[in-house]
Amino acid sequence: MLTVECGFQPLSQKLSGVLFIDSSTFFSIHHDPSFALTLALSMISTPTPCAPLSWSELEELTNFQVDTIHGATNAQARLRLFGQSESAVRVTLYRDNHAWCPYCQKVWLWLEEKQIPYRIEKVTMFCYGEKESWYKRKVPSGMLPAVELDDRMITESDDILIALERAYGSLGAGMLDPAVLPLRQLERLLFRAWCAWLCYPASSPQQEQHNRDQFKGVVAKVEDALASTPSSYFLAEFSTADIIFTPYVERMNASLYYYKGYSLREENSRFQDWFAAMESRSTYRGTQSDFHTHAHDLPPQMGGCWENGEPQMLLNKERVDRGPWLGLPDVAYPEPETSRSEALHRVIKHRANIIRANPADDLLFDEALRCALTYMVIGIVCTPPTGSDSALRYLCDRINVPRDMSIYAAKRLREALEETAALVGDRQGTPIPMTHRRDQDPATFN
Ligand SMILES: N[C@@H](CCC(=O)N[C@@H](CS)C(=O)NCC(=O)O)C(=O)O
Repeated sequence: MLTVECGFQPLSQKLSGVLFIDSSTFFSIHHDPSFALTLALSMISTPTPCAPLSWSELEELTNFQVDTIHGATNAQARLRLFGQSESAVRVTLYRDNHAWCPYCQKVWLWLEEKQIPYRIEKVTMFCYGEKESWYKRKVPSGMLPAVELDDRMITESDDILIALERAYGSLGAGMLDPAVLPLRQLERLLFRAWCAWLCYPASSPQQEQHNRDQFKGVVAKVEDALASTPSSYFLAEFSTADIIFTPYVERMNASLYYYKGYSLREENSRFQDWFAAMESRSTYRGTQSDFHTHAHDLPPQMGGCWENGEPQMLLNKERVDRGPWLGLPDVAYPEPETSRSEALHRVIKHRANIIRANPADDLLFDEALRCALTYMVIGIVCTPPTGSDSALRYLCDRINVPRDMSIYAAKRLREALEETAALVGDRQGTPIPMTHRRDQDPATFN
């Protein structure tokens, strides 16, 4: 902890003459401690107590860089080469803009695991905007994902994986392997039990209990399958079977926590180990979403998600929506040192759009956002303008993982937005729609 005594210049009453600055925050943002100290002292000696950093000061604090093309799996890339040259590309993956589509995640993960050079074209889903006409010419149904492999268009995620296996070899045991086929069926069984519980209103508490029991019965079968091999994966080694389960198990974990008060990951030890094994892979981390994103992207995609109103569910919902976000069972690997600098980098890069898309006045929100970022990166509390609480929460509710940033970066940003908003009030942002997500229409962000 870096403690800066400031008896020599005006300082906010709130800070009682002493600034407590977490030194790891500084050093993970800017590895030059003298820069950090100079910055802290310059803030303390500023005539305006607790004025937020300017955009150029914030820019000086960003040192987050990723190689989207050759580096670790990330949601921002349009081209992935894994150290190869662009002439090696034979595949184009068409996936949804926001990385919400589970079947797209399956193909995406497979390509990343196999390190196949590929291009990415992003397409709008019906629930948040208008399907691009160029895509409808290629795939008239507009369905995602699709893959173009050597000029051949393939749809249906299973057919895509089978075609990719023929071209590049399988990922451990493949789609048609006798050990994988029953696991593929088990995944569909789990999927159907999940839908039956989550996506239809229960007519009575007994019906709700029955749906829960049915789901837990299939979970027990999945636990047995996981227990039957010596590894934490579905087979002796990581394979296609793990890829098949990943997208929906991630969504089950999020949605049942939020809508049913049931923690799949915490209540089932084999699932817990499996999640941890998946999180040891940088490929999975790059595609991994968080509870908040899924809790609000699933209803329009699934045709509705029904809350059971039980006490645990209500607590979970409040926690996912309003925090604290650190410690939620949507992730268990340790927080990377770069989480705050990643969040800062991503907000700075898109700040014009972020400010324009916010319902609040641009100048008011610009200042409020800088207050939140200042707090996030150097731990100094700046009171945002009166009336900016709902604007800050509007943004907090619309951070998407992994589209915008990785899971811990989003947690840090949500935390800073919420804590900054709480300084001036408890007004919420415009509610997130349940039947569509046109508040996320990418056309309005171009
Ligand atoms: N059976 C298909 C299902 C694909 C699917 O349902 N895709 C949905 C998204 S998850 C879709 O593209 N819907 C059209 C849209 O939302 O725009 C597959 O495995 O690829």
